[in-house]
Amino acid sequence: MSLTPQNRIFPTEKGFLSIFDQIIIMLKVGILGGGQLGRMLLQAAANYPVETFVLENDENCPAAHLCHHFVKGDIRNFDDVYNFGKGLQALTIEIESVNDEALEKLEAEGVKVYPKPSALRTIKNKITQKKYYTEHGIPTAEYLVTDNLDGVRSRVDFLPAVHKIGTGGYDGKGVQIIRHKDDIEKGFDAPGVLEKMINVDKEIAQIIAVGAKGETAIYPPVDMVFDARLNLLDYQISPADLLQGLLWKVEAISVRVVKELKSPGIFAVELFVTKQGEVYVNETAPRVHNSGHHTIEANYSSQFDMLWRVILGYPLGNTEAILPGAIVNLVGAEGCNGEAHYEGLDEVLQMDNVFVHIYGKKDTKAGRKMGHVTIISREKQDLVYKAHKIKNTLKVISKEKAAELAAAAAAAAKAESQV
Ligand code: AIR
Repeated sequence: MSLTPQNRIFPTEKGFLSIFDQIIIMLKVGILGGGQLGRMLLQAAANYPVETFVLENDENCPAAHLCHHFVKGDIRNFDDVYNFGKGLQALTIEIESVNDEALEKLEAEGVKVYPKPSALRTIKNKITQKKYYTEHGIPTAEYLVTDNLDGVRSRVDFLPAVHKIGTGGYDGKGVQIIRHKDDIEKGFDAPGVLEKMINVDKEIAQIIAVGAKGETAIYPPVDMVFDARLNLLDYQISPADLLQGLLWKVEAISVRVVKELKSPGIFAVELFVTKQGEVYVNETAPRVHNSGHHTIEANYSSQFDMLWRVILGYPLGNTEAILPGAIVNLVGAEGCNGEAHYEGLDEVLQMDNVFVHIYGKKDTKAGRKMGHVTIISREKQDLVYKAHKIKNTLKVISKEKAAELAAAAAAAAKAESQV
């Protein structure tokens, strides 16, 4: 059945409303979490008839000042999530570590939840996520379930491997590479998975939208380039450079991942590609994702625009690229803790076809995602050149460090003038 304005209906206090009523009556939608993903989702919300609510502990979080209503509370606490969601028509998440029991109760009471709590539950724990892949015949790295660090200590034969904490990890936290016996103590003394290391040629991310009727819209996949030390995305280029056959494989596997979750929403599937052309699913996020930020400027419908379309029951947007794009993440520099300062910002702001996003986090710390820069260009070479230039020019340091650097530069200039 195709979507017509008449069958896009929403439950409200006043009964079921069609899309035309929606234009006057705003859909009340809550976002669990108030970080950068929530912030960018709210930027896109301004185009649509939605009244936005954010639940988050920190009232100065990136999303706090862009929503209609900010509610202070713990996204992991049952009562906080339940009380937040019960007056709303729809809910979504911007981080997985939320109370899924409260979401399940709210769903049973008629609140629409994106993604469905059942899908969120499968994904949010790395152990159930891995089992889901194997149960559905989805290729993924061989793994063991470990209850604690002793479980890792007893399987030296399985190394080299990657230890992933079951719940709560994000942005490189909760992932530890264990190449040999001496690395084991860096692992987690908590339930998790130990994944056999794959000889990866490249890492790919694939964003897919699933609509209310199960229809899908697939974004062009992206090439992800990692900072091995921080285990954080370094920069990414879209569309990924893949031979046609591999592209189909990546798309087919990603579609299978989201189809079996049986939930509307936005999903990011991260995959490994080997030199032999094998494709393995690394992990999946049931939400908007760092690997899709370029879609704001580089694609017709951004991942954030798309999620609103899903929530509102609108037709899915056009995922095609307007131009190739690249993203550079702005992460807190090593050795800098405290109020953030963006060194080199003016220079980057003067570059053509470069779009700066600063998330508005007051404090920086090493490896913290503080912003990103998108570059668009017809030429991939230009993307790579500018990505490197931006990485070398724009640094997130502390105000304290910036003052130290300025004092050192002034002293050097004075010394030179006296020569
Ligand atoms: N996030 C969630 N999962 C992965 C990521 N990167 C985003 C969300 C979340 C924010 O990171 O937007 O709210 C938390 O960032 P931080 O730096 O405050 O820990």
